[in-house]
Amino acid sequence: MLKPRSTATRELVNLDGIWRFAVAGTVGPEPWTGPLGTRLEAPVPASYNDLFTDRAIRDHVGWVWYQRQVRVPRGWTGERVVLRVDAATHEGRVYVGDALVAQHVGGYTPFEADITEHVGPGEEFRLTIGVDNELTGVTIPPGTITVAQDGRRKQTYLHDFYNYAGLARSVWLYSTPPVHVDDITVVTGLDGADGTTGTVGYTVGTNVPAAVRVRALDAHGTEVAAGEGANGTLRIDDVTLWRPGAAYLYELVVDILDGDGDGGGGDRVVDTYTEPFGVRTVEVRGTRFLINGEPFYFTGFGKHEDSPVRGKGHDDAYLVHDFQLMEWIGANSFRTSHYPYAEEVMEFADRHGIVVIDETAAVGLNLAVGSGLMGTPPRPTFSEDTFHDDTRAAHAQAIRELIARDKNHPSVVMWCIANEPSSNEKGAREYVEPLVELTRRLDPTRPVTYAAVMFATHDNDLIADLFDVLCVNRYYGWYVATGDLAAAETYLEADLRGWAEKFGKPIMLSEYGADTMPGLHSVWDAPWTEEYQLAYLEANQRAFDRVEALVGEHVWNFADFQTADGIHRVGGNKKGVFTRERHPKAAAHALRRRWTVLGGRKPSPAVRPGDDGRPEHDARHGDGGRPAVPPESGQA
Ligand code: BDP
Repeated sequence: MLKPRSTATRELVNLDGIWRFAVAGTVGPEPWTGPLGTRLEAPVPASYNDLFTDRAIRDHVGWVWYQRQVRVPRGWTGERVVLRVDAATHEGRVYVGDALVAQHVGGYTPFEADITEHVGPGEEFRLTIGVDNELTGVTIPPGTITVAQDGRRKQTYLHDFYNYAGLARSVWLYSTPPVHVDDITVVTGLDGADGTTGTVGYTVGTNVPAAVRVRALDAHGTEVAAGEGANGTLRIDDVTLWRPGAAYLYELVVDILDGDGDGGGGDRVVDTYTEPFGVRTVEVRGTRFLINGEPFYFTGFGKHEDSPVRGKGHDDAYLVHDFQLMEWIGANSFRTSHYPYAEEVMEFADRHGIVVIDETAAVGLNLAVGSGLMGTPPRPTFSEDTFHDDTRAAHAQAIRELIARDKNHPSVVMWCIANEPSSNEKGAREYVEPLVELTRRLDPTRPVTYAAVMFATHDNDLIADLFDVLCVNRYYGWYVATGDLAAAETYLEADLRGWAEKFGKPIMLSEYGADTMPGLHSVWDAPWTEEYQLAYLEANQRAFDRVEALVGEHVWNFADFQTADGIHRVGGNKKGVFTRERHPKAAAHALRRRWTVLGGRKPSPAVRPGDDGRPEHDARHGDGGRPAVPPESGQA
């Protein structure tokens, strides 16, 4: 799905600002049929939950309404008029005047409606957008709604981050010519004996068959390759690669011509769209993750879109500042845990050479989480009564929409199709396998992964062999072996070696972290202190550095973030290396020292290689056997 852009043939009007706002039940049953009877106003983009002092709004389960007047530019005569919502979390309905023009389920991907028939150039119309925040057994992410004794509806869910809702990203009105480009796919490669020629495979979708011309421009705007037809391959000699930390973007200018496309007289450009792209390759070979044929070691974070007051509302100032902090600390990558992020974030990563693991919103497909680390789920995760074919259909749609939106971003090097599914439970393979196949069909070029939950081990996990990279979330020293970092280090190393030996694939620590209250200190490295977070990260890293197959380390989390109420959380999840306000905790400085030295390369093993080529085990850390995970603690 193309991002709306202003081009020589397209105009773009941003509809952000203050909208009228009301919670369903406080206005009539069909509030779109007239002006919203409300005193409340809400900014777009922002989650609505933290804006108001009324607890009933924060805890509301169901629909809310946003409304504003919009004027169509008078110059748009004969143009197609499109309304685009970047995200409505989790379901959106769009009304132009009294007419329903779009409906969409899935809170983190865009949708749009052709409203040409409903509006006229120069005319004003009433735009009403309904947003529903409900999570159920057939939404991604899933949740459950219960009704309290006093009749209030309550939402629970299986992930810890707060269920922020509303219009957290931009809303746009844009024009296209009647004959227009509606999709572009770019796949890049490297060719030539010395690998200096870039190949740019392209496919252009148009709403009706049309003559297509494409041109590739370098960063100076100089044409470096050109082609004709709706698909083909361009070649760029002496190509400048997109590299981690050294981004370089070309532009693909796609024109629809009204002549025969031979470039001769009479060819007029009827639509033009410009798609930025980077030339790079991604490949998994053995236990290595290669970008442009070179081993890449991921340093960085699982993040969240989260900030005070605006919740998950996109904010350009936080965008710039977060990337500054990532650069400062030596992070070369992040995971869009646990949902697709705003497209502005993806474009920023493209321009600044930050590598992204792009994740769907499939978090919480696991009924064992919450019932204790070694707990048996109260009910099976995959069954007719819990998560089933309809859940998977919603999950498949989430994958389709993620890839449709993000397929051309050079920063995206891997798809993560689920966070902590119950991969050690009966039914997991049947649920997941078709989704892996779908992902590969939609994008045969990028590796596919999932983030494995702590209690999925190399022994009991049922899906790992389906994936290219094994991302594992591990909390040794926090949820397990709490406060005992020596044990944590031993357990982690044994755990990682188990995966490495069984699967022979690259392994990535996609989450490790410890809740830390800024300002809390202790000479004894007590949990929750800044000293403990630092010591925890270092103990984990010592284990990483001894495991050859490890290709990266993402700390959980970049910053503290808001969670649902619960006794496990004090003012939110505090595993941030930065506070929610983005102030560094002590561990930030230590990470900076480690990551700026690594510079995207794997640390050399701390021990000398053994005769079999594998690093020998350091005697201080046990014999490399795999102790059972101790049943001593429960996970939030
Ligand atoms: C992991 C989840 C992550 C949580 C984290 C935690 O993937 O979303 O925030 O645990 O408990 O299991 O901090």
